[in-house]
Amino acid sequence: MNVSGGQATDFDAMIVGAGFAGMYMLKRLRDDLGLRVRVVERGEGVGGTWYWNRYPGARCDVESLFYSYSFSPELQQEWEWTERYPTQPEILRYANHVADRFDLRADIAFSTSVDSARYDEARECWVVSTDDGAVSTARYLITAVGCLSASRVPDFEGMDTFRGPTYHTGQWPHESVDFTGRRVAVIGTGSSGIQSIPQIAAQAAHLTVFQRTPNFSVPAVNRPLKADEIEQTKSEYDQLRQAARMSPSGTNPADPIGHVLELPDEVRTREMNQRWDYGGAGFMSAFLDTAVNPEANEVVAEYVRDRIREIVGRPEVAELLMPRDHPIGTKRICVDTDYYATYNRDNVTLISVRETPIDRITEHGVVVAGELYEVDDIVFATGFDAMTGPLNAIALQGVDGVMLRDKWIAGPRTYLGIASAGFPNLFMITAPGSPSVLSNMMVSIEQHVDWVADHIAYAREHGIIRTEADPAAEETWGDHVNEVANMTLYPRAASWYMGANIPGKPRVFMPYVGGVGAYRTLCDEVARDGYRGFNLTTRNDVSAAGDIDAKTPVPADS
Ligand code: NA7
Repeated sequence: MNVSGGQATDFDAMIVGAGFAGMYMLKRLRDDLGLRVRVVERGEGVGGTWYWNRYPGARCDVESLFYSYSFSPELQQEWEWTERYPTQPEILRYANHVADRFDLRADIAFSTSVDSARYDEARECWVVSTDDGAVSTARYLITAVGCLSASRVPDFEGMDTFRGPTYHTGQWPHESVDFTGRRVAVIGTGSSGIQSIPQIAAQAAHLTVFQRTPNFSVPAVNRPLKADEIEQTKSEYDQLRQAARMSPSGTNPADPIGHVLELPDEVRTREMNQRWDYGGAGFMSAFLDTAVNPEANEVVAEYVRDRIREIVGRPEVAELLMPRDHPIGTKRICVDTDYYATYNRDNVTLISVRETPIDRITEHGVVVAGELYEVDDIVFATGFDAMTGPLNAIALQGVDGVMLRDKWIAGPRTYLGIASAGFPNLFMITAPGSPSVLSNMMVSIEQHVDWVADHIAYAREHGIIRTEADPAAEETWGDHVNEVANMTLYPRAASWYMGANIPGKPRVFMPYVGGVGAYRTLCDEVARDGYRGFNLTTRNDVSAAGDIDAKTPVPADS
């Protein structure tokens, strides 16, 4: 079929992105539903976030045995993770293994970007244009573009004048970068900065860190996994995975021991000591009230500040590293290896750019408060246009010519964080309004993919050719997302969850705080009620108004 003069190929579903979401979506739709599917991926390989984020020290903050797919018992039994927290190269090897094992590559167009996609109401399909000039039609369009994939470098004056190499952590070169003997600047102390700084410091002649806002970080206590613990987890995978699915965050931390404000000092401290020594983000689950009560939160925040005081030798440096502008946990807690101790090294300088921002970048380095810090390389660990960035980068046009980025001008509006009114047959994996970045992404990805696959299967069984979020349902969901967020301390942080890191971006709390388990139950109820909140149009409805199939042949997919 020829569309608009372009070389067109028609599919039942097109998927944007071959990260963990896109790969699993392909598998479900192709292998379980028998659909003709095409995935479009801008990278040369699979892995998404883990394909791009190759910076030194890049490592997942969820334990490897749980940052993995659960859909295939064979896969989860056969794959051997080597460390408690997986490194980026190991996660990428896993992604490639999955692609090979399930024969996914044949249906993925690599090194190709989706430029635009337009919903064609006359034909009830998406018309998708890619940067290779192809125009394809598909009944369903599924975005699996990741939440942290639109990397961002602030617009520093003089950026182009710098004579040395510059890097962004989210677009790291594929060949290894050697900082030996070099003077390096790292700008940004979010998770990517915190992971890369110790590694760069160990290699570089000198490292200057430019910090605007200190972050809370807890030690990973990473280590090689022992054979017996792998075996133990694998033997209990069914129960452990199910518990993670129904938990607040999609992980299996030790249960909270109570409300911190109701516990004696020694009990609080013992619990925090134990969790600190054990390592990992489970530190944040010690108590029931820290996410909602500022006073309770401060107890935990002050504990971490005490650890910083203890670890960092120079008190003035320790003071600069202590976060005081946001409650702990309202930005994703960082999980590090030797981060604070790195500031005890003689070759590391910390420059606060909070009161005096970076003036400009020159040929020789970074200028702050009129002083030039001469460097050979600059690493931007400056984050992402999170969640909406990758979706708004595609010119997504729904009914009546409305662009998604225009509809979302005052903030994203979705139903369940999966669909958006006015954009029929579009499903968005882990979009704003779903738990996504507040959870173990693997658990949230699998839940969304399964739900979308079931929705499409239902549509096919019932002769539904168009499914679209109802505007009223969307509004109610948006109100609920806000209401739940406002019950917590999350909105008190100028975080990328709020869009606060991008000048001019609307300040709306994007992820759903209600918890992975509760959210799953809700989505299941919506499905059980025949996809409550979606307007479903059957082939017969359309035939009554003039059969689309008689007008324009859309690939038979139902
Ligand atoms: P983040 O967490 O958004 O961190 C970006 C960092 O860059 C943060 O410290 C920013 O300071 C800093 N930044 C941004 N713009 C500037 C300017 N203009 N000057 C100085 N410093 C700046 O991104 P990451 O990649 O570290 O982590 C993203 C997520 O990946 C993380 O949450 C994990 O879930 C995994 P700011 O805080 O805005 O003052």
